[in-house]
Amino acid sequence: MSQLYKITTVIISFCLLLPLFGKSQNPIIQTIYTADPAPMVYNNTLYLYTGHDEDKSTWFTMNDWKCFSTTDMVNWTDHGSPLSVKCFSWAGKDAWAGQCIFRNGNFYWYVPVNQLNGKGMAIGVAVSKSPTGPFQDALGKPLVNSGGGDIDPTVFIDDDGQAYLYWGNPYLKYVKLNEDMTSYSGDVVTVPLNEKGFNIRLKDADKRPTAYEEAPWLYKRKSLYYLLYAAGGVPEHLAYSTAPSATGPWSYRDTIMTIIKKGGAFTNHPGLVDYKGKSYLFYHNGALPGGGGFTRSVCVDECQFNDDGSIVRIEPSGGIIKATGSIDPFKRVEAETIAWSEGLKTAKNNRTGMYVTSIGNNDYIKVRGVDFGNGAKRFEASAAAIAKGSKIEVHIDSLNGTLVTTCEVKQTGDMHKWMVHSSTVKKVTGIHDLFLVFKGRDGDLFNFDWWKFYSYNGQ
Ligand code: FUB
Repeated sequence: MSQLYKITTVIISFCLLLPLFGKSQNPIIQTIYTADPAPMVYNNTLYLYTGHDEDKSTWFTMNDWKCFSTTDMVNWTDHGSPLSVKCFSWAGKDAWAGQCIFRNGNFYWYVPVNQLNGKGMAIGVAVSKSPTGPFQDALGKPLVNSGGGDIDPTVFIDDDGQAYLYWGNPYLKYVKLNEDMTSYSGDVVTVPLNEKGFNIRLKDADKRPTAYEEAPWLYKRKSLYYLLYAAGGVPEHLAYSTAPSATGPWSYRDTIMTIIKKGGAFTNHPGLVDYKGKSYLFYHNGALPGGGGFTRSVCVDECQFNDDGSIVRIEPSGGIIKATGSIDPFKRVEAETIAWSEGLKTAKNNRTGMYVTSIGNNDYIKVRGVDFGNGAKRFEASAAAIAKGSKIEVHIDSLNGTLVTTCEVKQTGDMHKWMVHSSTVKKVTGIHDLFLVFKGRDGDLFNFDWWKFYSYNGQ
C-alpha cells in the first residue's frame, strides 16, 4: 500500500470510527476487503471462508479466497489464502462466492471461477486435510458446468447423509452429491422460480421471474429447511424461503435484512451457522474506509428465530458485543488474532507462517477478553525490525487506557530476521481488552509474529 494511501486511510477511518472505539466489531476483518462469507464449525472452532476484493477494485476483482477462525466470536485469527484461482488449471479469474464443508476426514471447498475456455463461470471443488488448507483442485476440471451462471455454490449434508449442492444466478439449481463429495448422481435440477417460492420481483420485473437473485445458503433447523439468498435485484436485500425437505417445495417467508442504506454494498450475501448455542448471520457491507460495491467487508450479527421457525429480522449492528470465550495470554497468541485493527496488513511466508506487517506509527491491534487471572509479570513479542527505536505499548481497556508495559522492539537488521523482545509488566489481573499500540518513526516499523505474557508462577 502506498504511504499516502495508507495515511489517508488511517485518518479517514479514525474519524469515521472515533465514536465506536472500544465497541465496534463490524466489519470483522479490517486488514483486507472480504466478501461472500461462508462460516463452518469444526472441532468447536468457527472457520470463516471469504472472498477477497482487491484494494481499490472497480469490479469484482477477486483472485483468491481467505480463511479466518474464532473460538469467541470477537477475536479472528487470519489463516491467509488457502486457495486461489491459480489452483484451478482450467480457470483464469473471478474467485467468487464459495462454501467449505467437512466430510470423512476431508474439507471440500466449492467455488465458482471463470473458465479459460471462455464458457463463463463454472463450479470447482478443492480438497484439503486441514480446514486452513492448503487446498488442491480435486478434479482438474469443473464439478458443475451447466450454463454460464454457475456461481455461489452452497453445500449441505442432511441428517441422513445425503449432500446437496445448490447454486446459481439468474437460475437456481441443485444436484445430489455422492458421498465422495466430488461427483453427483442424477440430473442437475432447476428449481422453479415462482411467486409462492421466491416472492414477486419489484425491481427489473421484466428481467427475472422472482425476487431470487443469487447467493443461496442452505440451512436446517429442527426439521425445517431454510434457503437464504440475496434478493432484489440490486441493491440486494437478504430474504429466505423454507421447505419440508432439502429439495423443496420452497415457500417464500420474508426479508431477513433490508437493503443496507448506510455503508452498504449493492450486493449482499448470507451465511448462517449455529455455534456454541447461538445462531449467527454473516453478510457483507461496504463500511470499511475505501469500501463500496467492489471493496466489501464481512460482518456478523446474532440471528434469532421465532417459535414458528421464522427468522427475526436483523438490523445490521456494530457487531457481537459479548465474547463467547476469552484469550489465554500465557500461551503464545498469534499477532494476526485481532478483534479490531487500524492501518495493518497480514502476510505469510514458509518459515514464519502468518504475521502482521505494514505497521506504522500509532497503528494498533485490539484483542478482546484477555484473561490475566492472578497477574502477569513479563511480556514477550516476536518481531523483525529494520527501523530503530520502535516500541509496542500495551494498554488495557481502551486505546488510551492504563499502560501496562512498553516493549522496545530492537533492530534485528532485516524484516525477516525475528527476535523475541521482552519487557516488565505493571500489575494487571482479571479480564481486559488489550490494545497493542505500535510506536516509532515514519514508514514501516517492523513485522510482528506473536506475543505472550508470563504469570507470576512462571507460566
Ligand atoms: O463476489 C462476487 C459476487 O458478488 C458473488 O458471487 C455474489 O454473491 C455477489 O456477492
